[in-house]
Amino acid sequence: MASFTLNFPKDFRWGTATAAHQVEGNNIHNQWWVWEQTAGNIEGGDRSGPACNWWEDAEADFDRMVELNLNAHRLSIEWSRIEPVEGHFDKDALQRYHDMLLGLRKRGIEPMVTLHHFTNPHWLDEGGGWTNAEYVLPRFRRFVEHTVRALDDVCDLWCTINEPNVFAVMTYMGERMPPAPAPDFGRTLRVFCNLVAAHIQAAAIIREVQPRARIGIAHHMRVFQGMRPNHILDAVAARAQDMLFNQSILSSLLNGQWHWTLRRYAPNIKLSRGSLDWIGLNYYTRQATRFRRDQAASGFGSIENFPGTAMSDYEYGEIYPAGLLTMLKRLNKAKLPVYITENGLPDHDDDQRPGFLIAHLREVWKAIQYCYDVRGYYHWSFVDNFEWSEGWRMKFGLYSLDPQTQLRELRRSGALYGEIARSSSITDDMVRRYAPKLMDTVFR
Ligand code: IFM
Repeated sequence: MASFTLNFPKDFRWGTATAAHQVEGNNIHNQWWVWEQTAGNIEGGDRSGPACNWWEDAEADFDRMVELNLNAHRLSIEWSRIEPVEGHFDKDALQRYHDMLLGLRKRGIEPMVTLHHFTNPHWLDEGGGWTNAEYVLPRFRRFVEHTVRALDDVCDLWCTINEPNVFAVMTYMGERMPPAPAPDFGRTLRVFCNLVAAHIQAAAIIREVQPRARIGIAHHMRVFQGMRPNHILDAVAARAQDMLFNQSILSSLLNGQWHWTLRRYAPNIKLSRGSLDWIGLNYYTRQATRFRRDQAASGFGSIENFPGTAMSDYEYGEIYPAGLLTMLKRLNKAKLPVYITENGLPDHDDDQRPGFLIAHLREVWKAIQYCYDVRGYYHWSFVDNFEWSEGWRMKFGLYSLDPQTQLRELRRSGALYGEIARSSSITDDMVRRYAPKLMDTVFR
C-alpha cells in the first residue's frame, strides 16, 4: 500500500510558547497580579497564584520538552521581576532567567525570548503605562538594554513585543485587561504607535549590545470576512478591521513610515526600516464581520463567528486552518523569515487538538512548498496555563495541568506533536492514529 508523508525541513524549529505571567507563578509586582485580587476581574474568581511553578522549576517542563523532541521554546521575561522598583534591577531575577535559558540550551532547545508579553511593572502602570511615549519609551529601552546585556551569552533570538494590537485593544478598548479604562479609540491607536516606537528603539539597542541578534515581533493576525455573502458593507467593514488590526502596525514597521491610520496618533519619532530580521505570526482564528453603523471604533463592524463552523472551547474561536496559509502568503511579501510564534486552541478534552495540529501544520507545509521562508512553529502552549481574564478554564496545553497539585499529564495531542517533531514530518500512519477523519483530506 502506498504511504504518504508531509516532510518538513530537517532544521525546522519545533517548539512551544509560553509567557512569564502565565506560567511562572507569584509575579507579584505587575499590573495583572494587582488586578487579579479584585473579584469579578477574572473568570471564576481565578488567580494566577503559583501558575505552573516555572519560577521554581521550569526545568522539569524543559525535561518534558526533550521527551517530546522539541528543539525550540519561546518564553517571556517578566519586566516587573527584573525591575520591581523603578530604576532598581534585580540581579537574582536576571540570574534565574540566565539559568533557565542555559537550561534550555543544554537540552538542545533554542530559546526565543519575548521582552514584553502583556505585563507591566505595577509602577509603570501607575505612571501612565503605554499611553505616554515620553514616559514609557526611555524606561522600556533601559529595561531592554539591561536584560539583553545580562542574557547576551544565552540568547540571540529576541522577540521585542507580543501582540501589540491585542495588548492595546484588550487594555484600552475591550475592558478585558488592566487597568481597563473606559474604551477610547484614540488612546488605543496612540498605544499602537507607542508600541511600534518601542519596538524600533528596542531593536536599535539590541543591535548595539549584540550585533549577532536576530530580532522580530510576534504579530497576531486574524482573518476578517464579511458575514453576509455579497454584502458590500460587511466586506468594507471587514477590510477596515483588517487594516487596523492586521496591517497598521506591521506596515509601519516594515516601511519605516507610519501607516496612514496611525499618523494622527503617532509620537514625534522618526521610524526606520530594517528593525525586523524576522516576523512572528500568532494565528488563531477567523472572524465574521457584520456592518454596524454605530461601531466606528471597530471599523464599523461587529465581531462575530460564522454560524455552523467548528468552534473551540468556550467559543474562543473558529477552527480555520486555511487562514494560516492566507496569512503566511501575505507575510511572504515582506521577504523576511517567518516563525509561527503562536498557534493553538483551548480544548479541555483534547478531542480537537490532534486534528487542529495536523490541519494547521498541513497549511505550513503547503507554505514551505510555495517556498515561503517559514522557519518554525511554536505551539501555544506547552502546558495548561493562566489564560488572563479567562483564568484557568481554557486549556491550551499539550500537557494538562492541575494547578492545585501541579500534576501534569501528557495529552494525546502532545504525543502526536512529539512524533511530528521527532521525524520533522506528518505521516499517514500518524493521521490514521490521531485524526482518522482527516485521512481523506491531508494528503490530497
Ligand atoms: O494566552 C494567550 C497569549 O498570552 C497571547 N496569545 C494568545 C494566547 C491564547 O489566548
